[in-house]
Amino acid sequence: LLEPLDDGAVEGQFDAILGPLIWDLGHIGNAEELWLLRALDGRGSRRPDLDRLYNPLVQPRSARGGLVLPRRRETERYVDSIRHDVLELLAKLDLNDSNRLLRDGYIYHMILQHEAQHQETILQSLDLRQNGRPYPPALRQKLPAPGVVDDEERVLVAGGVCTIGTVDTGHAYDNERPRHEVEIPAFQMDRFPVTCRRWLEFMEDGGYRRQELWSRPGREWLAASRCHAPQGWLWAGADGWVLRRFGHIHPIDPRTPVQHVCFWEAQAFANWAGARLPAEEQWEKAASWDPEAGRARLFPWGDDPPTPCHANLDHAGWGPAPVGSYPLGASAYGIEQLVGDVYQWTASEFRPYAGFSAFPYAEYSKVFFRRGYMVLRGASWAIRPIVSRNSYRNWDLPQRRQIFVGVRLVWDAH
Ligand code: AVJ
Ligand code: FE
Repeated sequence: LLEPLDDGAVEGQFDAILGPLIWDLGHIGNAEELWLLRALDGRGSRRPDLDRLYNPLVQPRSARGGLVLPRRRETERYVDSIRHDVLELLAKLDLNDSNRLLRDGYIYHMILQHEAQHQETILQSLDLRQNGRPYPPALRQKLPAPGVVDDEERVLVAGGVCTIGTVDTGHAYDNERPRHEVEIPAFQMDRFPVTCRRWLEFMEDGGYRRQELWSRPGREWLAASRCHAPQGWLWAGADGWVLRRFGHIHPIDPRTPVQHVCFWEAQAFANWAGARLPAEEQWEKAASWDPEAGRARLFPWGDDPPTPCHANLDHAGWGPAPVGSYPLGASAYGIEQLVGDVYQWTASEFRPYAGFSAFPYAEYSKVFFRRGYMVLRGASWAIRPIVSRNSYRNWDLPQRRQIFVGVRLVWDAH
Protein backbone atom coordinates (compact mmCIF):
# COMPACT_ATOMS: atom_id res chain seq x y z
CA LEU A 1 0.00 0.00 0.00
CA LEU A 2 2.82 2.41 0.82
CA GLU A 3 5.18 1.50 -2.00
CA PRO A 4 3.63 3.81 -4.65
CA LEU A 5 3.99 6.82 -2.31
CA ASP A 6 6.95 9.15 -1.90
CA ASP A 7 8.54 9.73 1.52
CA GLY A 8 6.66 12.98 2.08
CA ALA A 9 3.31 11.23 1.67
CA VAL A 10 4.33 8.34 3.93
CA GLU A 11 5.81 10.50 6.70
CA GLY A 12 3.38 13.44 6.63
CA GLN A 13 -0.07 13.68 8.22
CA PHE A 14 -3.01 14.42 5.91
CA ASP A 15 -5.73 14.78 8.47
CA ALA A 16 -5.91 15.28 12.25
CA ILE A 17 -8.35 12.37 12.73
CA LEU A 18 -5.81 9.90 11.31
CA GLY A 19 -2.12 9.66 12.12
CA PRO A 20 0.65 9.71 9.50
CA LEU A 21 0.91 6.50 7.46
CA ILE A 22 4.39 5.88 8.87
CA TRP A 23 2.88 5.64 12.37
CA ASP A 24 0.55 2.83 11.26
CA LEU A 25 3.48 0.99 9.67
CA GLY A 26 5.68 1.22 12.78
CA HIS A 27 2.74 0.37 15.05
CA ILE A 28 1.95 -2.77 12.99
CA GLY A 29 5.52 -3.98 13.62
CA ASN A 30 5.51 -2.93 17.26
CA ALA A 31 2.25 -4.81 17.98
CA GLU A 32 3.71 -7.84 16.21
CA GLU A 33 6.84 -7.65 18.37
CA LEU A 34 4.79 -7.21 21.54
CA TRP A 35 2.58 -10.26 21.00
CA LEU A 36 4.50 -12.65 18.76
CA LEU A 37 7.99 -12.24 20.26
CA ARG A 38 7.68 -10.72 23.72
CA ALA A 39 4.42 -12.23 25.02
CA LEU A 40 4.92 -15.60 23.32
CA ASP A 41 8.65 -16.07 23.79
CA GLY A 42 9.47 -13.88 26.77
CA ARG A 43 11.92 -11.72 24.81
CA GLY A 44 12.79 -8.20 25.91
CA SER A 45 11.82 -5.09 24.00
CA ARG A 46 13.99 -4.60 20.92
CA ARG A 47 13.56 -0.84 20.91
CA PRO A 48 12.22 0.43 24.27
CA ASP A 49 12.25 3.96 22.82
CA LEU A 50 9.60 2.92 20.25
CA ASP A 51 7.14 1.28 22.63
CA ARG A 52 5.72 4.59 23.91
CA LEU A 53 5.68 6.16 20.46
CA TYR A 54 3.58 3.34 19.01
CA ASN A 55 1.24 2.88 21.96
CA PRO A 56 -2.15 4.08 20.68
CA LEU A 57 -3.44 4.96 24.14
CA VAL A 58 -0.41 7.12 24.94
CA GLN A 59 -0.51 8.72 21.47
CA PRO A 60 -4.02 9.62 20.28
CA ARG A 61 -4.37 9.96 16.51
CA SER A 62 -4.34 13.77 16.68
CA ALA A 63 -0.92 13.72 18.43
CA ARG A 64 0.76 11.28 16.07
CA GLY A 65 1.64 13.94 13.48
CA GLY A 66 3.69 15.82 16.09
CA LEU A 67 5.85 12.85 17.16
CA VAL A 68 9.46 12.45 16.15
CA LEU A 69 9.16 9.00 14.60
CA PRO A 70 11.85 6.93 12.90
CA ARG A 71 12.02 7.79 9.21
CA ARG A 72 10.65 5.54 6.51
CA ARG A 73 13.76 3.40 5.81
CA GLU A 74 14.42 2.80 9.50
CA THR A 75 10.77 1.89 10.10
CA GLU A 76 10.83 -0.54 7.18
CA ARG A 77 13.99 -2.17 8.56
CA TYR A 78 12.37 -2.47 12.00
CA VAL A 79 9.16 -4.12 10.76
CA ASP A 80 11.10 -6.42 8.41
CA SER A 81 13.40 -7.65 11.16
CA ILE A 82 10.44 -8.29 13.48
CA ARG A 83 8.69 -10.28 10.75
CA HIS A 84 11.86 -12.29 10.13
CA ASP A 85 12.12 -13.34 13.79
CA VAL A 86 8.38 -13.98 14.03
CA LEU A 87 8.44 -16.45 11.13
CA GLU A 88 11.50 -18.17 12.58
CA LEU A 89 9.74 -18.66 15.92
CA LEU A 90 6.46 -19.74 14.31
CA ALA A 91 8.24 -22.63 12.58
CA LYS A 92 9.19 -24.00 16.01
CA LEU A 93 5.90 -23.55 17.88
CA ASP A 94 3.09 -25.99 18.60
CA LEU A 95 -0.25 -24.28 18.00
CA ASN A 96 -2.07 -27.03 19.92
CA ASP A 97 -0.33 -25.85 23.06
CA SER A 98 -2.53 -25.39 26.11
CA ASN A 99 -1.45 -21.74 26.29
CA ARG A 100 -4.66 -19.84 25.50
CA LEU A 101 -2.76 -17.30 23.41
CA LEU A 102 -1.48 -20.04 21.11
CA ARG A 103 -4.41 -22.42 21.03
CA ASP A 104 -6.11 -22.54 17.60
CA GLY A 105 -3.48 -20.05 16.41
CA TYR A 106 -5.37 -17.26 18.16
CA ILE A 107 -2.58 -14.74 18.69
CA TYR A 108 -1.38 -15.09 15.09
CA HIS A 109 -4.93 -14.54 13.83
CA MET A 110 -5.23 -11.54 16.12
CA ILE A 111 -2.04 -9.96 14.77
CA LEU A 112 -3.05 -10.71 11.16
CA GLN A 113 -6.38 -9.00 11.81
CA HIS A 114 -4.60 -6.11 13.50
CA GLU A 115 -2.45 -5.51 10.42
CA ALA A 116 -5.52 -5.70 8.16
CA GLN A 117 -7.33 -3.14 10.35
CA HIS A 118 -4.40 -0.75 10.07
CA GLN A 119 -4.22 -1.32 6.31
CA GLU A 120 -7.81 -0.14 6.26
CA THR A 121 -6.84 2.96 8.28
CA ILE A 122 -4.08 3.66 5.73
CA LEU A 123 -6.66 3.44 2.94
CA GLN A 124 -8.97 5.82 4.83
CA SER A 125 -6.14 8.38 4.91
CA LEU A 126 -5.36 7.94 1.22
CA ASP A 127 -9.04 8.35 0.33
CA LEU A 128 -9.30 11.56 2.41
CA ARG A 129 -6.17 13.10 0.94
CA GLN A 130 -7.05 16.17 -1.11
CA ASN A 131 -3.74 17.24 -2.54
CA GLY A 132 -1.09 14.98 -3.81
CA ARG A 133 -1.07 12.75 -6.81
CA PRO A 134 -4.00 10.35 -7.27
CA TYR A 135 -3.26 7.05 -5.58
CA PRO A 136 -2.43 4.55 -8.38
CA PRO A 137 -4.33 1.29 -7.83
CA ALA A 138 -7.70 2.55 -9.03
CA LEU A 139 -9.03 -0.93 -9.73
CA ARG A 140 -7.37 -4.27 -9.21
CA GLN A 141 -9.91 -7.08 -9.70
CA LYS A 142 -12.83 -7.55 -12.05
CA LEU A 143 -16.02 -7.63 -10.01
CA PRO A 144 -19.01 -9.87 -10.82
CA ALA A 145 -21.54 -8.29 -13.20
CA PRO A 146 -24.54 -6.95 -11.25
CA GLY A 147 -28.06 -8.21 -11.93
CA VAL A 148 -30.96 -5.78 -12.37
CA VAL A 149 -32.61 -5.36 -8.97
CA ASP A 150 -35.00 -3.08 -7.07
CA ASP A 151 -32.76 -1.17 -4.66
CA GLU A 152 -35.70 -0.47 -2.31
CA GLU A 153 -36.78 -4.10 -1.90
CA ARG A 154 -37.39 -5.18 1.71
CA VAL A 155 -37.18 -8.61 3.27
CA LEU A 156 -39.12 -9.93 6.25
CA VAL A 157 -37.10 -11.42 9.10
CA ALA A 158 -39.52 -13.52 11.17
CA GLY A 159 -39.65 -13.05 14.93
CA GLY A 160 -38.20 -15.59 17.35
CA VAL A 161 -35.16 -16.66 19.30
CA CYS A 162 -31.68 -16.64 17.76
CA THR A 163 -28.12 -16.62 19.03
CA ILE A 164 -25.89 -13.55 19.03
CA GLY A 165 -22.12 -13.74 19.32
CA THR A 166 -19.76 -16.66 18.94
CA VAL A 167 -17.98 -19.50 20.73
CA ASP A 168 -15.06 -19.39 18.27
CA THR A 169 -11.72 -19.13 20.05
CA GLY A 170 -9.50 -19.13 16.95
CA HIS A 171 -10.36 -15.76 15.39
CA ALA A 172 -13.11 -13.86 17.20
CA TYR A 173 -12.29 -10.88 19.41
CA ASP A 174 -13.28 -10.81 23.08
CA ASN A 175 -16.20 -8.41 22.38
CA GLU A 176 -17.93 -11.08 20.22
CA ARG A 177 -18.33 -13.36 23.27
CA PRO A 178 -20.12 -14.86 25.08
CA ARG A 179 -22.66 -16.28 22.69
CA HIS A 180 -26.17 -15.71 24.05
CA GLU A 181 -29.80 -16.19 23.07
CA VAL A 182 -31.98 -13.22 22.18
CA GLU A 183 -35.64 -13.01 21.23
CA ILE A 184 -36.08 -10.56 18.37
CA PRO A 185 -39.56 -9.59 17.13
CA ALA A 186 -40.22 -9.68 13.37
CA PHE A 187 -38.87 -6.78 11.32
CA GLN A 188 -38.26 -5.83 7.71
CA MET A 189 -34.82 -5.01 6.38
CA ASP A 190 -33.46 -3.53 3.17
CA ARG A 191 -32.37 -6.35 0.87
CA PHE A 192 -29.43 -4.10 -0.14
CA PRO A 193 -27.34 -1.35 1.39
CA VAL A 194 -28.73 2.14 0.66
CA THR A 195 -27.58 3.18 -2.84
CA CYS A 196 -26.27 6.51 -4.10
CA ARG A 197 -29.55 6.79 -6.04
CA ARG A 198 -31.56 6.75 -2.83
CA TRP A 199 -29.09 9.11 -1.15
CA LEU A 200 -29.40 11.60 -4.02
CA GLU A 201 -33.19 11.48 -3.64
CA PHE A 202 -32.75 12.36 0.05
CA MET A 203 -30.47 15.28 -0.89
CA GLU A 204 -32.83 16.55 -3.59
CA ASP A 205 -35.71 16.37 -1.10
CA GLY A 206 -33.82 18.78 1.17
CA GLY A 207 -32.45 16.08 3.45
CA TYR A 208 -29.49 18.14 4.64
CA ARG A 209 -31.67 21.25 5.21
CA ARG A 210 -34.75 19.81 6.90
CA GLN A 211 -33.92 20.23 10.58
CA GLU A 212 -36.79 17.99 11.71
CA LEU A 213 -34.99 14.95 10.22
CA TRP A 214 -31.93 15.44 12.42
CA SER A 215 -31.39 14.66 16.08
CA ARG A 216 -30.08 17.45 18.31
CA PRO A 217 -26.44 16.28 18.21
CA GLY A 218 -26.97 15.62 14.50
CA ARG A 219 -28.03 19.25 13.97
CA GLU A 220 -24.96 20.39 15.89
CA TRP A 221 -22.74 18.27 13.66
CA LEU A 222 -24.50 19.60 10.56
CA ALA A 223 -24.03 23.23 11.61
CA ALA A 224 -20.40 22.77 12.62
CA SER A 225 -19.31 20.63 9.67
CA ARG A 226 -21.43 22.46 7.03
CA CYS A 227 -21.62 19.15 5.15
CA HIS A 228 -24.37 18.75 2.58
CA ALA A 229 -23.28 15.55 0.82
CA PRO A 230 -21.26 12.42 1.68
CA GLN A 231 -17.48 12.75 2.01
CA GLY A 232 -15.90 12.80 -1.44
CA TRP A 233 -19.01 14.05 -3.32
CA LEU A 234 -18.18 17.19 -5.34
CA TRP A 235 -20.63 19.46 -7.13
CA ALA A 236 -19.53 19.72 -10.75
CA GLY A 237 -22.14 22.17 -12.06
CA ALA A 238 -23.66 20.90 -15.29
CA ASP A 239 -22.28 17.42 -14.59
CA GLY A 240 -24.09 17.25 -11.25
CA TRP A 241 -22.36 15.37 -8.45
CA VAL A 242 -19.11 13.50 -9.01
CA LEU A 243 -16.98 11.41 -6.69
CA ARG A 244 -13.40 11.96 -5.61
CA ARG A 245 -11.90 8.64 -4.61
CA PHE A 246 -8.18 8.30 -3.82
CA GLY A 247 -7.67 11.53 -5.76
CA HIS A 248 -9.41 10.22 -8.90
CA ILE A 249 -12.63 11.84 -10.12
CA HIS A 250 -15.40 9.37 -11.03
CA PRO A 251 -19.03 9.66 -12.07
CA ILE A 252 -21.38 8.49 -9.30
CA ASP A 253 -22.83 5.08 -10.13
CA PRO A 254 -26.39 5.32 -8.70
CA ARG A 255 -26.45 1.56 -8.12
CA THR A 256 -23.50 1.53 -5.71
CA PRO A 257 -23.94 1.64 -1.93
CA VAL A 258 -23.40 5.11 -0.50
CA GLN A 259 -20.23 5.28 1.58
CA HIS A 260 -18.48 7.86 3.80
CA VAL A 261 -21.53 9.10 5.70
CA CYS A 262 -21.49 9.63 9.47
CA PHE A 263 -23.94 8.18 11.99
CA TRP A 264 -25.87 11.49 12.16
CA GLU A 265 -26.37 11.48 8.39
CA ALA A 266 -27.41 7.81 8.45
CA GLN A 267 -29.93 8.59 11.19
CA ALA A 268 -31.39 11.58 9.29
CA PHE A 269 -31.68 9.42 6.17
CA ALA A 270 -33.54 6.75 8.16
CA ASN A 271 -35.95 9.39 9.53
CA TRP A 272 -36.54 10.71 6.02
CA ALA A 273 -37.34 7.17 4.80
CA GLY A 274 -39.70 6.50 7.74
CA ALA A 275 -37.34 3.75 8.90
CA ARG A 276 -34.65 3.15 11.55
CA LEU A 277 -31.08 2.01 11.73
CA PRO A 278 -30.90 -1.64 12.81
CA ALA A 279 -30.03 -2.57 16.36
CA GLU A 280 -26.82 -4.60 16.13
CA GLU A 281 -28.71 -7.75 17.17
CA GLN A 282 -31.17 -7.25 14.29
CA TRP A 283 -28.26 -6.92 11.89
CA GLU A 284 -26.57 -10.06 13.22
CA LYS A 285 -29.75 -12.11 13.10
CA ALA A 286 -30.42 -11.04 9.48
CA ALA A 287 -26.84 -12.00 8.57
CA SER A 288 -26.30 -15.17 10.56
CA TRP A 289 -29.50 -16.91 11.56
CA ASP A 290 -30.53 -19.97 9.59
CA PRO A 291 -34.16 -20.50 10.64
CA GLU A 292 -34.35 -23.97 9.12
CA ALA A 293 -31.21 -25.29 10.76
CA GLY A 294 -31.92 -23.35 13.95
CA ARG A 295 -28.34 -22.13 14.23
CA ALA A 296 -26.09 -19.22 13.33
CA ARG A 297 -23.80 -19.23 10.29
CA LEU A 298 -20.28 -17.81 10.32
CA PHE A 299 -20.90 -15.80 7.13
CA PRO A 300 -24.23 -14.74 5.56
CA TRP A 301 -23.97 -17.46 2.88
CA GLY A 302 -22.89 -20.27 5.21
CA ASP A 303 -19.75 -21.45 6.98
CA ASP A 304 -17.36 -21.46 4.01
CA PRO A 305 -14.82 -18.64 4.00
CA PRO A 306 -15.39 -15.76 1.55
CA THR A 307 -14.42 -16.01 -2.13
CA PRO A 308 -14.57 -13.16 -4.68
CA CYS A 309 -18.03 -14.51 -5.71
CA HIS A 310 -19.46 -14.01 -2.22
CA ALA A 311 -18.42 -10.52 -1.28
CA ASN A 312 -16.45 -7.43 -2.26
CA LEU A 313 -13.58 -7.72 0.25
CA ASP A 314 -9.80 -7.67 0.19
CA HIS A 315 -9.46 -4.39 -1.76
CA ALA A 316 -11.25 -6.07 -4.70
CA GLY A 317 -13.34 -3.14 -5.89
CA TRP A 318 -11.44 -0.13 -4.50
CA GLY A 319 -14.96 1.00 -3.68
CA PRO A 320 -18.41 -0.54 -3.20
CA ALA A 321 -19.91 -2.70 -5.96
CA PRO A 322 -23.41 -2.09 -7.42
CA VAL A 323 -26.26 -3.71 -5.52
CA GLY A 324 -27.22 -7.03 -7.09
CA SER A 325 -23.57 -8.00 -7.64
CA TYR A 326 -23.44 -10.74 -5.00
CA PRO A 327 -26.58 -12.96 -5.05
CA LEU A 328 -24.31 -15.85 -3.93
CA GLY A 329 -23.53 -13.89 -0.77
CA ALA A 330 -27.18 -13.69 0.35
CA SER A 331 -28.07 -14.66 3.92
CA ALA A 332 -30.64 -17.34 4.75
CA TYR A 333 -33.30 -14.61 4.60
CA GLY A 334 -32.13 -13.46 1.15
CA ILE A 335 -30.49 -10.25 2.34
CA GLU A 336 -27.46 -9.27 0.26
CA GLN A 337 -24.15 -7.44 0.62
CA LEU A 338 -24.23 -7.64 4.41
CA VAL A 339 -20.53 -8.50 4.41
CA GLY A 340 -18.34 -6.74 1.85
CA ASP A 341 -18.74 -3.32 0.17
CA VAL A 342 -19.47 -1.12 3.21
CA TYR A 343 -19.84 -1.48 6.96
CA GLN A 344 -23.32 -0.49 8.08
CA TRP A 345 -24.12 1.85 10.96
CA THR A 346 -26.29 0.41 13.70
CA ALA A 347 -28.37 2.18 16.34
CA SER A 348 -26.35 0.45 19.10
CA GLU A 349 -23.73 1.99 21.32
CA PHE A 350 -20.59 -0.17 21.75
CA ARG A 351 -21.07 -2.15 24.98
CA PRO A 352 -19.98 -5.53 26.33
CA TYR A 353 -22.29 -8.53 26.09
CA ALA A 354 -23.36 -9.79 29.53
CA GLY A 355 -20.56 -12.01 30.85
CA PHE A 356 -17.84 -10.28 28.80
CA SER A 357 -14.26 -10.84 29.84
CA ALA A 358 -11.31 -9.02 28.28
CA PHE A 359 -8.86 -11.21 26.32
CA PRO A 360 -5.98 -10.95 25.71
CA TYR A 361 -5.85 -7.23 26.67
CA ALA A 362 -8.31 -4.63 27.90
CA GLU A 363 -7.12 -2.01 25.41
CA TYR A 364 -8.68 -3.73 22.41
CA SER A 365 -12.37 -3.47 23.39
CA LYS A 366 -12.89 -2.71 27.03
CA VAL A 367 -11.57 0.85 27.12
CA PHE A 368 -14.01 1.76 24.30
CA PHE A 369 -17.22 0.47 25.92
CA ARG A 370 -19.79 3.14 26.88
CA ARG A 371 -17.68 5.99 25.53
CA GLY A 372 -20.11 7.15 22.86
CA TYR A 373 -18.78 4.84 20.11
CA MET A 374 -21.44 3.40 17.79
CA VAL A 375 -21.30 -0.16 16.46
CA LEU A 376 -20.70 -0.79 12.75
CA ARG A 377 -21.51 -4.24 11.38
CA GLY A 378 -20.42 -6.14 8.31
CA ALA A 379 -17.14 -5.66 6.47
CA SER A 380 -15.92 -3.13 3.91
CA TRP A 381 -14.26 -3.65 0.51
CA ALA A 382 -11.08 -2.36 2.19
CA ILE A 383 -10.77 -5.06 4.85
CA ARG A 384 -9.20 -8.48 4.50
CA PRO A 385 -11.38 -11.62 4.68
CA ILE A 386 -9.76 -12.61 7.98
CA VAL A 387 -11.61 -9.71 9.67
CA SER A 388 -14.98 -10.46 8.07
CA ARG A 389 -17.57 -12.60 9.86
CA ASN A 390 -21.16 -12.21 11.06
CA SER A 391 -20.22 -11.75 14.71
CA TYR A 392 -17.54 -9.08 14.08
CA ARG A 393 -18.18 -5.74 15.80
CA ASN A 394 -16.49 -2.59 14.57
CA TRP A 395 -17.03 0.83 16.14
CA ASP A 396 -16.34 4.51 15.66
CA LEU A 397 -17.53 7.90 16.86
CA PRO A 398 -20.87 9.07 15.40
CA GLN A 399 -19.32 12.08 13.63
CA ARG A 400 -16.72 10.02 11.73
CA ARG A 401 -17.13 9.46 8.00
CA GLN A 402 -13.64 8.62 6.80
CA ILE A 403 -14.54 4.96 7.37
CA PHE A 404 -15.86 2.84 4.51
CA VAL A 405 -19.34 2.80 5.99
CA GLY A 406 -22.85 3.06 4.57
CA VAL A 407 -26.43 2.49 5.63
CA ARG A 408 -29.00 -0.30 5.77
CA LEU A 409 -32.49 0.35 7.10
CA VAL A 410 -35.07 -1.62 9.06
CA TRP A 411 -38.83 -1.17 9.43
CA ASP A 412 -41.47 -2.61 11.77
CA ALA A 413 -43.11 -5.69 10.29
CA HIS A 414 -46.84 -5.51 9.70
C1 AVJ B 1 -11.84 -2.04 15.80
C2 AVJ B 1 -11.20 -0.84 13.84
C3 AVJ B 1 -12.11 0.32 15.74
O1 AVJ B 1 -8.73 0.74 14.31
O2 AVJ B 1 -9.24 1.63 16.22
C4 AVJ B 1 -6.42 -1.43 15.74
C5 AVJ B 1 -8.95 -1.79 15.58
N1 AVJ B 1 -7.43 -1.84 17.60
N2 AVJ B 1 -5.52 -1.44 16.71
C6 AVJ B 1 -9.21 0.68 15.44
C7 AVJ B 1 -7.63 -1.68 16.29
C8 AVJ B 1 -6.12 -1.67 17.86
C9 AVJ B 1 -9.87 -0.62 15.92
N3 AVJ B 1 -11.24 -0.81 15.33
FE1 FE C 1 -3.51 -0.94 16.48
